[in-house]
Formats: sequence, structure tokens, C-alpha cells
Amino acid sequence: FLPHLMAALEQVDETYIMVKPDGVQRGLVGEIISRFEKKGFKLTGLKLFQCPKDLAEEHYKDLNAKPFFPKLIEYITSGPVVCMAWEGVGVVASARKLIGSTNPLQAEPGTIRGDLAVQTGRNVVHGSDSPENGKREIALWFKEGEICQWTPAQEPWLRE
Ligand code: IDP
Ligand code: MG
Repeated sequence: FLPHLMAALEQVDETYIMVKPDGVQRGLVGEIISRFEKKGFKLTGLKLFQCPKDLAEEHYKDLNAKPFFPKLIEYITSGPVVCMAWEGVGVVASARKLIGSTNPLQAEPGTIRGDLAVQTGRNVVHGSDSPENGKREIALWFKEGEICQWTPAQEPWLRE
């Protein structure tokens, strides 16, 4: 009974992770996917995509008053990105930890940005900052039918 109750309290979240154009150009796609895969999260959506300007602006709308906004939109639309949806208990906060601080020089070694990047404006990867934004961003970047529900064979070896 108690394990079932505890399992019910462990909410499954989803997060939107994106390899930015610099990550794609630098050949880091496999490395970045691998970090989330090895941790034990479930991949539910994946595509290579050239982002149009209006989508980039919608995705980053909370930052549209920032001085760097035009350059951010230019950066995100400058080449293909890899769009991913990942699912799991605590996946939003855990993915942010795996990614590291926005400024790669402040990101801890062992994190994606800490290991693979040197500048905020070229920080190789995006991750949603809340479960609500995870849902919002997945709905923004993926069409219906592009998200797969499936049960990984490793599940009983990841969670008791
Ligand atoms: P996050 O990606 O760590 O969540 P946010 O503050 O949400 O960081 O900013 C979104 C993205 O905007 C950053 O990942 C980075 O690419 C870019 N950005 C943020 N601050 C700056 C800045 O001061 N200069 C240039 N680009 C920035
Ligand atoms: Mg953010």
C-alpha cells in the first residue's frame, strides 16, 4: 500500500530539450542526447528542424524586452536544431541540473554547458524551466502524432 501511495505522489513530468544550432554544427547532438538517455529519462519526441523566426520569438517571448533578444532569435534560427521531448519523475529540474548554468563559464564541470561551451550566447542546449513550460514548449515545437508513448524495457531496472 505505502509504495503505491508514494508512487502516486511521484508525478511524471515532461520537458522540452533542444540542441541549439551551435550544438548541431559542432557535432554534439549524440553527446547531448546521450546525457539524458544515460540518466534514465524517456525520450518521447525527436526531430531535426529548421526553426522559423515566429516560432523562435514565441518560444522566447518572456525575453523579448531584453537587449540580446534580436541576436538570440538570429542564433536560434541560424541553422537546424534538434527538438526533443523527455519524460520522467522530476525530469524538468533534473534536466536543468544536467544542462548547467546559463553562462557556460559558471556551469559546473560535468554539466553539458560546463563541459562543452564557453559563452552564454553559444550555450549549445535549451531546457524548460518548469513543468508548465515543459508542456507549453512541447506543444509549441511538436505536432500531434510526433510524440510517442512507449514503455522502455529498462524501466524495472531504473525504478523499484
Ligand atoms: P536558460 O537557457 O539557461 O534558461 P534564459 O535566461 O532563459 O537561460 O535565456 C535563454 C537563452 O537566451 C540562453 O540560454 C542564452 O542562449 C540566451 N541569453 C540569455 N542571457 C543572455 C545574454 O546576456 N547574452 C546573450 N544571450 C543570452
Ligand atoms: Mg530559460
